Amino acid sequence: MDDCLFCKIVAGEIPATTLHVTERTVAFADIEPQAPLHALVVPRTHVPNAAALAAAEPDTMAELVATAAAVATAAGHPDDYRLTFNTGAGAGQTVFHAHLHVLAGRDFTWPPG
Ligand code: IU
Repeated sequence: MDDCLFCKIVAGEIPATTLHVTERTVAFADIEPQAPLHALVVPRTHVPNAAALAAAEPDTMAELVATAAAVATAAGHPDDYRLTFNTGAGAGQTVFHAHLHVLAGRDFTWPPG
């Protein structure tokens, strides 16, 4: 998609700190980290949110979660990390290309804010 920030990161047109790449996913550091580890894992395909990804490419959804686990493990957090999909502006989604937040390295509270 022409106007999508994460499509441009996937294409290498906008720089990002890449942490892990797979056939169908790219993981990179969030520019405004909310934890010592804060990565985003995105599908290479443009879809607006997690539900759309699950419907269109269920295998990619599984790969997204596996990539997130690999990123957390590589950062030294194999067992304790938080995965989050914000879906919809009302839930805090600001970039409408599906992305899985991977956060680790601090204590987390529940419910989230
Ligand atoms: P959200 O779930 O849509 O709110 O997450 C979008 C994330 O994208 C958010 O954590 C931003 O800090 C992050 N981000 C980024 O990593 N690089 C950018 O250039 C922009 C946003 I704009």
